[in-house]
Amino acid sequence: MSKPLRIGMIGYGFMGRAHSNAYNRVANFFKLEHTPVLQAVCARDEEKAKAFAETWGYKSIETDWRKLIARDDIDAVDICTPNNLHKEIAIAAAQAGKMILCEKPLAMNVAEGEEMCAAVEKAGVANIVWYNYRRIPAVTFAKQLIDEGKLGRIFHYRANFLQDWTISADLPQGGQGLWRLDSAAAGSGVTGDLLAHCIDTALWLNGGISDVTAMTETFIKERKHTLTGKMEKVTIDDACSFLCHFQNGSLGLFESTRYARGHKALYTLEINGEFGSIKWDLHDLHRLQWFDYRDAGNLRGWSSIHVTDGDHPYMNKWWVPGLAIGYEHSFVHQVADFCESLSTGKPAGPTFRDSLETQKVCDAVLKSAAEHNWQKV
Ligand code: SOE
Repeated sequence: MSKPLRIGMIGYGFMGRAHSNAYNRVANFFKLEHTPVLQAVCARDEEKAKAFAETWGYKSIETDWRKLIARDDIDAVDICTPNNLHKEIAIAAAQAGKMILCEKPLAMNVAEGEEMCAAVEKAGVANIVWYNYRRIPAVTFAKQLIDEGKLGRIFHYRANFLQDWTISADLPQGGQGLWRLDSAAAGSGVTGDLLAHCIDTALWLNGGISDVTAMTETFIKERKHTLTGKMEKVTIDDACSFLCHFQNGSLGLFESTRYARGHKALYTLEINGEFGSIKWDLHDLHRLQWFDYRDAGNLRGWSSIHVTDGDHPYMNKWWVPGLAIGYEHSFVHQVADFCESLSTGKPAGPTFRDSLETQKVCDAVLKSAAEHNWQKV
C-alpha cells in the first residue's frame, strides 16, 4: 500500500520544473512505498503560481511560504528559491516538523549552513540537498568502481564546470532568472553555483579536502540591477580556479567559469589512480571513459563504457539495455532514493550535514582567493 509523500514546493523556476518532473515520473518507474503527491506550490505571484500548478499538476497554491509550511497536509518542503532564502525557510520548515529537500548550494555560507544542520537534526526530520549529478548512472558507477578499489590509490582528481552565458555586459543582475549574478541573492558566483556541484561529487568519490588555494575573477565589474534599475557593482565571482589536497593524499584541480565561449554546461571530471583512470563528461553523460593498466599490454587503451546495461546503477528501472537516459533522470533518481530512505531509515545523501562539507570548501576557496593564500578547510 503506497504512502503519500505530500510535497510543498517553494519557488517555480528552472529547478522547480526539474523537481516537479521528477516527482511526477518516479512512481512510474520505481516501486516505492512512499510516493510523492504534488500537494501545493508557492510563489509570490498568484497568476504564476496558478500557471505552474496547472502545468505540473499541483493540487493547490500558496503565495506566502509561511502559510505553506504551516499546512498540516504537507509532509515535505522543497526549497527551490534563490540561495538567500534557504536558511530561513529550512529552519522554519524543520521547526514545523517537515522533511526538507533543499536546492544547492545548501546556504549562503558555512555559518548559515551550520544553523540549518542544527535545525534539521534537532527536529529529526529527513533532509537532502539537490546535488543531482551524483545520480547520473555513469557517475554512480564511477563511485562503485572506486569503492571496489579498481583504481587503487588515487593520485589526481580534476574537474571543470564551464559555461558562457554571462559574457555580455548588457546582461543585468538580480531578479527572476538573473539572481545568480547578484551576490545578495546567490552568496557567490560560479563557486556556489557550479563548483559546488564539482566539490559535492569529489567529496563523494574521493573523500575530504584538507586545504585549498584559489583565484577568482569578476570580468564585468558593473551591471544594471533589475530591481533598482541602476548600474551596480558586481560582487560575484565570474570565474574561479583552485588547487587542493585531499585527505587521502591526492591532488585536486578545479576550474569553473561562465566565460568559456562555446561551453554551455561542460561538467567534466577525471580521476587518475594507481591501476587506472576514469573520465566523465556531462555532454556525453551516459558514457564512462575507462583505462585499466592491468589489461594485457597489447590490448591496453581507453575504453568508452556505455553505462546503459541492466546491471549499471538505476538502469534496470528504465528501458531495455543500450537505451540512454538523460539529465532529468538524475532528479528522478534523487527522489527515488529519498523515498526509499524513508522506508529503510537510512538517510539518502547528500544530507544537510554532508552538504555543509561542500559549503566549507566553497567558503575556504572564496577566502583563499580574497587573501591570495592557502586556506585549511
Ligand atoms: C546555472 O546555469 C545552472 O543552472 C546551475 O544553477 C545548476 O545547478 C547547474 O546544474 C546547471 O547550471
